[in-house]
Amino acid sequence: MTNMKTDPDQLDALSLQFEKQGYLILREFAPLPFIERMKASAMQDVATMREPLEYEADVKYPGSPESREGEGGKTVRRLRQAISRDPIFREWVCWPPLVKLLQKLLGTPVSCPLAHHNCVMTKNPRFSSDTGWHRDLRFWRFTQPELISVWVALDEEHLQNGCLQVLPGTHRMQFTEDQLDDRLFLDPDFFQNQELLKTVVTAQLQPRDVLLFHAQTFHKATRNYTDKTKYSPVFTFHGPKNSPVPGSRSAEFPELILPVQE
Ligand SMILES: O=C(O)CCC(=O)C(=O)O
Repeated sequence: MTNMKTDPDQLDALSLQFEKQGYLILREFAPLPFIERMKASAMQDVATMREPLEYEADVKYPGSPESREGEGGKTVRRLRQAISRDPIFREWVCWPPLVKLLQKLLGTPVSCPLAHHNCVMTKNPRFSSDTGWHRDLRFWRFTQPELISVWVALDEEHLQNGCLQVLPGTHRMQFTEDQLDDRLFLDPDFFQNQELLKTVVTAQLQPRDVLLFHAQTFHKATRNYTDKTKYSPVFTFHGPKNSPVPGSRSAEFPELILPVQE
């Protein structure tokens, strides 16, 4: 399959854009059959509550059910370990145009840690929650901060159903402790954060669109205010010069090394 996004000139331009913004949106990037298979698989696993799962009640964010035992307590937030659930997820992360782009951004070969993300986010309309401004790297331990997450839309994603919002350029900015709360979320009330928060970009997506974001890019999402669950597979990648810190949570699982694309 040919794809404009893998032409060398296009890759150069995308790489510059990613370095500047800390995120990229690729329109109509993922093939439709992948989208359909990923969605069918995710819907089935939510319907059958196939483990391993993260529940909304586990995260204790605004909007989360109080506990797993209370009302809405068994609402799935994340289908964990997606790559082990269905071959379609491995096919997606190994899809040559995606791998070529990641090789350009991270170097060759690209590795996909199985310890982080490697999931389908399932944003349920009745019991979902608000995730504050955060960097994914805050609780991850790698020798370098250079990791990229790839988020693919299986549904329309917009503000009403809790699409991601990003703060451009924050992957290269320094933040003081005062700007963060005790869970390392950016404090929206702190005066030094106010100007920055005006730069927000809403990642509105259509099915097949793909959002790439750096592990240091601040992002957030609200709960789902519609009446339909939103499914979003997300995987993280790093290049050959990066690795999980031995003994840390990031090293708890092996990594999938993506087949090299020439
Ligand atoms: O969809 C959401 O609520 C945000 C998810 C997210 O940012 C994360 O899991 O890191």
